[in-house]
Amino acid sequence: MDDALSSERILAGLETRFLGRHLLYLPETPSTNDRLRSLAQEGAPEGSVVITDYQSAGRGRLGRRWEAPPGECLLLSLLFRPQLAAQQVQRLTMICGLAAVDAIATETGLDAALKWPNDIVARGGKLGGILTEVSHQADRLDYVIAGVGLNVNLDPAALPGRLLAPATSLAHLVGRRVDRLPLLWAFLRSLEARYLALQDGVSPHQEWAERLDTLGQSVTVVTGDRLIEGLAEGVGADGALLVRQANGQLQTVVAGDVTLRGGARPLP
Ligand code: BT5
Repeated sequence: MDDALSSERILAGLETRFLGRHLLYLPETPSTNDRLRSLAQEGAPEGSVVITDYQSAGRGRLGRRWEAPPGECLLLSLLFRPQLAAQQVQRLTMICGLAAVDAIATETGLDAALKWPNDIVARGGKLGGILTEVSHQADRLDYVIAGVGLNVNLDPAALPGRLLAPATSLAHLVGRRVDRLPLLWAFLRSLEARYLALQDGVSPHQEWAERLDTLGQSVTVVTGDRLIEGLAEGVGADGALLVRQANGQLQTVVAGDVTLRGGARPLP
């Protein structure tokens, strides 16, 4: 099947009420998060989506780069104007991750997992990442942009540079090319349902915790200039990682990077 993206093709199969209905498809852009931020500042409505085939300056957290060759991945950003307190923003990262896992299961049968705080993983490899960026008004969230990068058909061996963790892709794991459009539709469908539930007061925390492959593992967490080692015991309601150190102390980590001790599991 021809897997080309365009606004017309995306809208033709979209099953959502509002998510993706205001859609900007760009063949290429520096970063979908940056483009959507400009639109948000101009008053773009909740549910607006910017999607591209190629980012020349795709971003991860902490100024890192997100690399993806043209036409092989899903690279999109979604605009939310949620009724949430500022410290609850991680809930949007949670529902994006869970929706990605849902869509992957629906379209490929693959059982993907999540890695704290923002990775989508399968069989020891990073399949995707979420970059959630916030604009505040006092202690309330004004708007939130959730950027999602998902490795659909890329060849992980072709990614440039040294990666924080081994990368993988859906095609690599299932042994065939995966069409991006049905995957996108499934993702947006699941995410809209999850967002509506969140706005009705249903917390995704429990389901997210169950999907985290980080819990129950011995981990090393790098957070700012600190390094914390211990057992990843759980996650707080707003997404903080709870790490039990050897001395018995429980550390609450709000942001950071986790490696599982004993090294990453080998890719198939
Ligand atoms: C993330 O950051 O994982 C968030 C990535 C979000 C990307 C989306 S794409 C659409 C939207 N627009 C943007 O500009 N960004 C968002 P972090 O946890 O900081 O991980 C970044 C690290 O992942 C990099 O430093 C690399 O080591 C690695 N990496 C880069 N590209 C990768 C890829 N395609 N697959 C796996 N790992 C990758």
